Amino acid sequence: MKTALQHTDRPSDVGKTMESLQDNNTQLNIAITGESGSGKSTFVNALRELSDDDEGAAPTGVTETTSEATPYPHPNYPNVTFWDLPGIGTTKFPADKYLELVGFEKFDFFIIISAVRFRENDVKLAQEIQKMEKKFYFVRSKIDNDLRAEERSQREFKVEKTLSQIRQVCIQGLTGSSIKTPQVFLVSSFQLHQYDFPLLHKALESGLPEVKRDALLLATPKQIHIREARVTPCNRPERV
Ligand SMILES: Nc1nc2c(ncn2[C@@H]2O[C@H](COP(=O)(O)OP(=O)(O)OP(=O)(O)O)[C@@H](O)[C@H]2O)c(=O)[nH]1
Ligand SMILES: [Mg+2]
Repeated sequence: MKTALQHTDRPSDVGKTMESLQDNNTQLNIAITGESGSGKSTFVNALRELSDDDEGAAPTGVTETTSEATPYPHPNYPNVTFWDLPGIGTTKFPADKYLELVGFEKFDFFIIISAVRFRENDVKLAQEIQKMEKKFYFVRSKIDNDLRAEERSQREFKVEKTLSQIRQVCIQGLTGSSIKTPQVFLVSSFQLHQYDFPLLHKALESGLPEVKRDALLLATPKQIHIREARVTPCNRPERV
């Protein structure tokens, strides 16, 4: 039945799956994965509407921080669990052992967090998820840093142009590695009302079963105005 959910796109199909989900109280495990330092733990905290130093927040840091897959149950809806994974490609979690070490196959849905540059390990993770016939969102994090750096170095700096360049690199990197219809979101975990964070929430909401969708909507950080954004078929954010 989880498999049915992962292959479901049409609202009517989601409806059918949701009925059975409600009946048997199925858990949904969402893994937050990506390279070390890409901002996974910070992103989990943002999703849970916590600051990094709040009690119960995932530890974050400038050096390698998360050393085991750690569950963070949704505060209002225990059936949805966010798993903060260690980073791929460190000496403790080398890329060739990572999937096995973190138990990659046990998760139902994935969010790959990538910062600064599009990397080989991003592709590896995406391909593995596709091979398992599961779904993922690709999150390009720390967008605030990129914009600040561009603004400093470019005389003709334009926010939308820079965002578009970053988005294209991610989409091309994924499609060029045989990933079908990747969904890419540009976020800053420190600026939840900006860039694609509202779109990401909206996408999570429509992609999960109804009962869980309601819970995720409840969890939406208050400063996010989901109605201000929508996902277009080509996944280019469009303000409405
Ligand atoms: N400017 C900016 N910094 C961020 C953002 N997200 C995370 N960071 C910073 O990036 C550093 C690493 O963040 P973490 O969330 O600990 O990264 P991680 O991917 O969990 O790292 P590991 O647990 O070592 O794999 C921290 O100093 C964060 O404050 C963001 O959106 N913008
Ligand atoms: Mg971490």
